[in-house]
Amino acid sequence: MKRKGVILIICVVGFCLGDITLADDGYQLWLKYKKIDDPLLLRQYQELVTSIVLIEDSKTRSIIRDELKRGLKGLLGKNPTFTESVDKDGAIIIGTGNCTIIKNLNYANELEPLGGEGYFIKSIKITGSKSIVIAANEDVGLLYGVFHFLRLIQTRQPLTDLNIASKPKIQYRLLNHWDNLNGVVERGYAGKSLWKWKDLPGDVNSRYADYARANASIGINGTVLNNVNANPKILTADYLEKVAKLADVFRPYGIRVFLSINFSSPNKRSGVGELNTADPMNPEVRLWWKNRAKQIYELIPDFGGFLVKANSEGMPGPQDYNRTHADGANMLAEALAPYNGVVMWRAFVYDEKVDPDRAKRAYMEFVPLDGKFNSIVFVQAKNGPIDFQPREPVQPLFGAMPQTPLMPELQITQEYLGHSTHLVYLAPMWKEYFEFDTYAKGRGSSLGSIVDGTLHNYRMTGITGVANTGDDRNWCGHFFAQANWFAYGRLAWDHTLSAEQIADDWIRMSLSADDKVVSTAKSMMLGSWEACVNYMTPLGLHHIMQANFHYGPEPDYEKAPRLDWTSVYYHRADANGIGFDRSSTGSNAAGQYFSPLREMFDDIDTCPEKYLLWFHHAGWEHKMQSGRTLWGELCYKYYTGTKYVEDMLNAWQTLEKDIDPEIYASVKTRLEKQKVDSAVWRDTCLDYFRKFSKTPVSESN
Ligand code: GCW
Repeated sequence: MKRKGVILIICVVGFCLGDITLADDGYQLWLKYKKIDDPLLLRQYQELVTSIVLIEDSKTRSIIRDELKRGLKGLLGKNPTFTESVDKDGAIIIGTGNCTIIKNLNYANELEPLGGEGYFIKSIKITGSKSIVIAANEDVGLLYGVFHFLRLIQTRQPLTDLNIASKPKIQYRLLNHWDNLNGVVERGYAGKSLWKWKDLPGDVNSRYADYARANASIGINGTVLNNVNANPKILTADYLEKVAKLADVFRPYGIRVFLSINFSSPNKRSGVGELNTADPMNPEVRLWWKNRAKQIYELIPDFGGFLVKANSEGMPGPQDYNRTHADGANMLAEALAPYNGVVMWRAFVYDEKVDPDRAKRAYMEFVPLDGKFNSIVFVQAKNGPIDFQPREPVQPLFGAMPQTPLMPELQITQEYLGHSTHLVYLAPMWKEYFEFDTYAKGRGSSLGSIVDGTLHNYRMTGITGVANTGDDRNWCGHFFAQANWFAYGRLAWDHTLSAEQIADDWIRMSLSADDKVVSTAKSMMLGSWEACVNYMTPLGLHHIMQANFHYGPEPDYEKAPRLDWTSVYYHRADANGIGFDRSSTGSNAAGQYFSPLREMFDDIDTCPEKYLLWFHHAGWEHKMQSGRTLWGELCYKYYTGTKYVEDMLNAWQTLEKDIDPEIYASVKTRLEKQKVDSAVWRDTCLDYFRKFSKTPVSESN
């Protein structure tokens, strides 16, 4: 029997008639291109942007065209016209130095210093008509310039009198994916790997291009596809064909593909090679790598190179054959040298035989190797000497290897900062590192100046971030975690940008351009990292997380196979006080820094309080700058941190009516959990430390 006239109307929250957009699931990241809602501003933009002049003769230019169509249709509500006439008001003229139009405008001198990736955006007049020129030396520069141009509109900037020139401060701006071939992402909190290895090379998921597009929009130009704990299989012919497919998708977006390799690959025990050894001095091994490199470059002519975790956490390496890190890296460099590839050799090593203090080990192993690496080798070091802790002083290797390009490894995924549950905006942390003065060549030797090559005149420069992406619909799990991906890319391009400016842009592009939303969300974001440090590991504490899981607190953890895997090793709380003595009376890790840092860290009275318990075992009654005792200050910090989370939740709730309901609800749920879990951090740590301080916990001692 037919049922007549039964119409089911499903109302989706956030459904908006006219535009037919469903609630915002976060997939579009910061490339939402929502229509400008201020009618006056909209009209101004519509007058200033009427047509596009672009000769479309490459894949990158087709991407540029599509982006402009999509962006301008969204933002201005109108499809732009594509034309060849430059003398119309509102023409956006896009081209490289080789295009006749750009040549005729005589821009050669201005283009020259912009290199392959830089661009300029200028307001000009051609025969009386007002136009905007976006010019670059290469197509990829145009792509970056167009994303910048769209960002100006997304963030409601004026489009008159433009005179912008931009080029990246760092050459290699990469993401490291800790993605295993079975789809599990190590330290990933946003679903499974984006790479569907089983379906490749036949089935090319449309998400791959979206990934590349998002990265290009923030200037990222390379990606290491697989985990540094590398499965040797990645170098088999089957996998290389899959990798080549991804490289084909990414190429027109200016993104090169790199691979993490397993050092023992040539050895037949790895299941890949056919030799009995992987000794880097063995001629057969060297030939094996050369042949493999040749095979890779036949498939992927612009392959970026290898990333290597060697002799670290059980991974094989040259030391297995009594060779040095330099021997291993140089062998790989020799194989890649004919093809414009690089080797990124990680300095994340902490062999307990080197020194009882884990913080000192990488420096001790690597500084003696300065000058011994092949010219296409980067040494890739984490920002701090331990391991992506909520706050660390800078890894002292930076500044101490003037002849070796050092590439910092930042972690975008929040392994030790609340996974994808806590709202922690990481740009202020990264800024603290970039601005950290190492004094390597006296005052003014910031980490930023080392990384961008200006301090030591590095022959090449690079930076990487451990990605926080997965196949969750919104890519990063927490909506606000998208801001960390965005901020990483922006800072990799220009580390002098402020955390506030980046947050401002991201909010306007991703959430809303409404002033109240911008100021509320921004103030939540800007203090969120310091708050996390406060409720997890204030005053220089570190590594007191649950073993392996690294989410919650476990300060009394002692049962681990190695001492430096326990929490008590790091906090050293006892009846006298708390903290790791790394001064000259202790491990003297302070001595690895340049003067006057080493003296400043060494002396408990001059050591900045944010690093106090990193460098000192301080007495419970130690007087802090606030006038509180150390114990009082510790309590105060933990409470300040958790209070901030409560404030973030309250602030967020004031935005309910102003933002998309799906984003609102998902963030609120996570903030509620952060509130509970930050209090667990506070209470667990203070309860535990109280056993030693023998003083009651008080919120405002
Ligand atoms: O901090 C540790 C992580 C490991 C990671 C390792 C590394 C990829 O807990 O998951 O392994 O660092 O950086 O190599």
